[in-house]
Amino acid sequence: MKKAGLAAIIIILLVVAGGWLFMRNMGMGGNVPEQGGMGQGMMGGSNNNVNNDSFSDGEKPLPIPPILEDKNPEPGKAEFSLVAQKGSMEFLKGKETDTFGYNGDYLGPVIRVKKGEEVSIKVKNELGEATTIHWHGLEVDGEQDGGPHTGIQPDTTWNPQFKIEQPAATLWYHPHLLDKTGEHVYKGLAGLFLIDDEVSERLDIPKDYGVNDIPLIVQDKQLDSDGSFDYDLSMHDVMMGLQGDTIMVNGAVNPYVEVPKGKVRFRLLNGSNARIYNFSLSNGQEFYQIGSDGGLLEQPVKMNNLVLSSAERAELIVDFSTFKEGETVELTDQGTSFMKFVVTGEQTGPSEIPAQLADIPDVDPSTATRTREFVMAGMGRNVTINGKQMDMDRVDEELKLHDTEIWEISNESTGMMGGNGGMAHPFHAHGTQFLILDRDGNPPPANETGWKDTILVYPGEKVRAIATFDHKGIFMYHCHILEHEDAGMMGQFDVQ
Ligand SMILES: [Cu+2]
Repeated sequence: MKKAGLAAIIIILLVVAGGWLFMRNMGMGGNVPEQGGMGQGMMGGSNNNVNNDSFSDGEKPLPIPPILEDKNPEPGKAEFSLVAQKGSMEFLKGKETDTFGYNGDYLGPVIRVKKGEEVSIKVKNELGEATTIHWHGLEVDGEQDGGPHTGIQPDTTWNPQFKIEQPAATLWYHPHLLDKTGEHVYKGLAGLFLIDDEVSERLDIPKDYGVNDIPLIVQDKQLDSDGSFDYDLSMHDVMMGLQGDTIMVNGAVNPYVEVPKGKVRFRLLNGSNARIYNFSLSNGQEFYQIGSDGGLLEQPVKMNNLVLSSAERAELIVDFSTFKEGETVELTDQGTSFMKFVVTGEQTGPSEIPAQLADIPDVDPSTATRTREFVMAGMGRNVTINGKQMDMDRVDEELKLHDTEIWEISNESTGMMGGNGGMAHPFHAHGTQFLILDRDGNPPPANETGWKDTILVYPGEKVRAIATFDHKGIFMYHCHILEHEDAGMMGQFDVQ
């Protein structure tokens, strides 16, 4: 008996220790980079595992995605055509990478519309396999939303039509096919969707596209030695989401872009499958955030670092007016440079950043008809929301059209690694925009006081956000770590 008991204890100890070592080797120390304030020290370590080679002769100019032609000359109407197609890119010198793209080899053009416009988009699928296209952040009915129900079969065209009824914003589009979103986005299917309105047009902010209003789609990739994309998920990839060791911007590795000697606006999209960035400038310079996922903030927020999880957007203004002609500064993720700004002698744009930007309604929790809870938990392939995994045949939540609700989104800590273990999950819901009420009972940081459709929830944290559901139909809510989404960390809500 004694021997058996001792043996059992030894086995238990070995299992526990082995499990700990396993988790350690899997990098389960967490996926959140350190940030001033929130999350500081919580996850430990600032190793971002990125090895973008230092800037060299191979530098490329930053590709600027073209603005897609509006084929409808009528005022108040817009018509666009997209083709999802196969392509090939030379990300690494002399090596071809098979890719997907919209109207080209990789990524897609910018769809640019005005508030109030009636928009028609024809999306043709020439991928040779089914896909969908979801307008991330756009407030339209479920049938136009492009979720997993709206498959576009090979060689067919989908033609959603909708009216733009939301403020100026930097949104984006990407596939949303059940179980395949990660692979399709990873291969290159993503593009920006910009809305302008009378406020964004009236404000004296940089707005010369490609000159002092520059889109930056940041993605990390893993390139095999032959140059190909590797979307063969390891256990680590399933658990943490696929994180590559090479950061690209607009599809270029270590690019540079010339910027005028003045204030320059950057529209940042974290278009990565999983990686959470902590952006800062290599000289430590402060910048201003003027917009969040769903539009402009009320006031510019001064900051010197910005945490952005997958699918989140931020509009920033950086002041290059004190730079000498030819001087450079780099954009970094946790200190690792991955793109460079080269300041020219030219001066353009406004001299001041407006103190007042957009009007954001006051957050009034008493207008909510109910509070709904969403608990994100689990790991690996067992990631869940409210204990369930995605089922196309099950509607998880039923909402009433035009209701305002509080969504209480929590991330159940795994309790490992001294109680702070587990991963941060970016929670995204379709068809509406949220305002964050509080994080663990505290007001959100200033740069999160605007419209949000993707909310990063830290391990053990509870976030309350409020939204009005003005569009009917079936919509998704899910983790925007795409490998978690594809593993089933998603549910459906029906607004009627
Ligand atoms: Cu997740």
